[in-house]
Amino acid sequence: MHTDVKALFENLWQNYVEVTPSAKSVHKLLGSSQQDDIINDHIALRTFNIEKVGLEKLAAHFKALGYEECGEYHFEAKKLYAKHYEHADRTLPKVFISELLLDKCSDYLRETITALVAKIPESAVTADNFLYSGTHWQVDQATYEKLLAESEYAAWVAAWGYRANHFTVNVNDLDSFETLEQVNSALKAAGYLLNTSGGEIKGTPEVYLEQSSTLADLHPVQFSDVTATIPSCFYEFARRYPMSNGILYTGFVAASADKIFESTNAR
Ligand code: OOG
Ligand code: NI
Repeated sequence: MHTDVKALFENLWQNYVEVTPSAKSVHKLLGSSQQDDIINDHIALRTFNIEKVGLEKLAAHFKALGYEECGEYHFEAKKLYAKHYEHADRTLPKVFISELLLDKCSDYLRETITALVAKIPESAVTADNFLYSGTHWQVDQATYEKLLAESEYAAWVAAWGYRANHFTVNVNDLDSFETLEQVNSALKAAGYLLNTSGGEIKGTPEVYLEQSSTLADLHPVQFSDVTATIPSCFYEFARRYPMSNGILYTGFVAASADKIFESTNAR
């Protein structure tokens, strides 16, 4: 596991932009006029509820660096469970980790995913680079498609493995934008496609969090039989509001998150 939190996020970022070239240009678009670099509100990781690689195994990498568990979320229809983690250093991104509940999936999906996860050496899961190690298995395109028909989430992890699914711009700290509407307009004017599931902006000031996101880049992935171009990762934008005690809300909103997951859906 990493002992240097900055190095962990730098590695996660480099691995993410490898398959998400738009992230670099979005960064430029929003941050080009500001001195300090963009602050990321959070990152998100995906996995399966198999002991070896479950949510807690991913979380252990962050807990070792001082992160603490702060909230949990249930997604009935998508068969997902998630927790979020925060660090005492408020400039460090929050971390949102979800897992697919395989016991609620079909025998085909559960058996296929279990076989993929069996290929990961036990020691790989605690290694420094696990959270940005990609796949430890080979899948063919037909398997990807079959997983996709049941769970977009399962197909995404089968294709891309362990990596940050998205980074999230902290809009509150942008110098040249105030509202999420302004950010979205700039993105659309520059030609980016936004996730419109549940509306372009998910959440309201009343739930203390507004979020929007791009649709995932389309990027080539190497299946065992062919190379195919499929949705990779996306960029999210979050604006947080103060609660009645004056402190900015730091949690997530399940109804909004449910729609953010769909940023990796096929266009
Ligand atoms: C996570 C989706 C939820 C948020 O900010 O609500 C999320 C994912 O797509 O893996 O990131
Ligand atoms: Ni997010």
